[in-house]
Amino acid sequence: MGDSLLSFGKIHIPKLDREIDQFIKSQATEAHLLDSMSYSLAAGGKKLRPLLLLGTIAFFNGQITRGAYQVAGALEMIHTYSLIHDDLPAMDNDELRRGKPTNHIVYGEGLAILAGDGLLTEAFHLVAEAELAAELKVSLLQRLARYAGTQGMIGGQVADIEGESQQLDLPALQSVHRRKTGALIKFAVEAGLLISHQEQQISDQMQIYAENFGIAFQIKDDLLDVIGDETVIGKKTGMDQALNKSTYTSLLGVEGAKVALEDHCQVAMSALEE
Ligand code: GRG
Repeated sequence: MGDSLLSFGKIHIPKLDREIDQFIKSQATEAHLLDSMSYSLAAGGKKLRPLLLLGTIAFFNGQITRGAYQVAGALEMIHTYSLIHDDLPAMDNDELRRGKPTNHIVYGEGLAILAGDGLLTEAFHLVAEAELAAELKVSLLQRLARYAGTQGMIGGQVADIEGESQQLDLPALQSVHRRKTGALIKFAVEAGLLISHQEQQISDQMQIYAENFGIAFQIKDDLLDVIGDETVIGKKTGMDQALNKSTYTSLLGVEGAKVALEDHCQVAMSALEE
């Protein structure tokens, strides 16, 4: 599984990077803005979300066309913007991400904010100009706005910040992460289905798969925060622990979180098999 994901990545990541690079270069008018956007895009992310989108297409034997890479690229641009803004002094105030200085440390806060804004805006521009049918693009843009926007990732981030001052129970924590982390993962799966003309597959089972994948991803992130492996997520300061924030490990303990991780992976796999 790990090997096949690696070889899938080796084939598709260069094509994905080319689409993103080409597009932002064609749009950027200011050299420093382009540098700042490119710095975070090239900082060594796993490209999990675009690979999940492309993998969903491959799973249904769809063709991975240029349009698919463009939408997958837009998704990575939105993810990258969210990390740049999340690291800012006004949010998590992190100096390192993926083992490298964060965007605002290198380029200053003002340019980091604008690089994030640029990536977010140009992501929608890229989908709008993608080599796909107009009707499909409208549907993708609507979903992208819903999942990245106030009902999705942004709403989840706000709920996460507000939750720092109180003890959350498990359903409340899941609601935060369903939006903050899970929404873009859900977009990856749904966009892959739409692009491969499998609309009817946006079914309960695929929703269950995407949601449980998202929760499992977050539990793993919380576990890594406690038991380590800095190379995987790349930014580990133990900040959540320091803030006494509710996490899966603080609510369930390390062993409980490992069991929950296994459970969510199982549910996701069963839904996929169905
Ligand atoms: C600022 C609008 C706004 C949103 C921020 C997603 C998010 C919301 C913040 C990221 C903070 C964080 C550490 C969340 C936990 C899970 C997560 C999204 C980890 C990072 O994703 P990876 O591991 O990152 O896919 P790479 O580095 O591989 O790209």
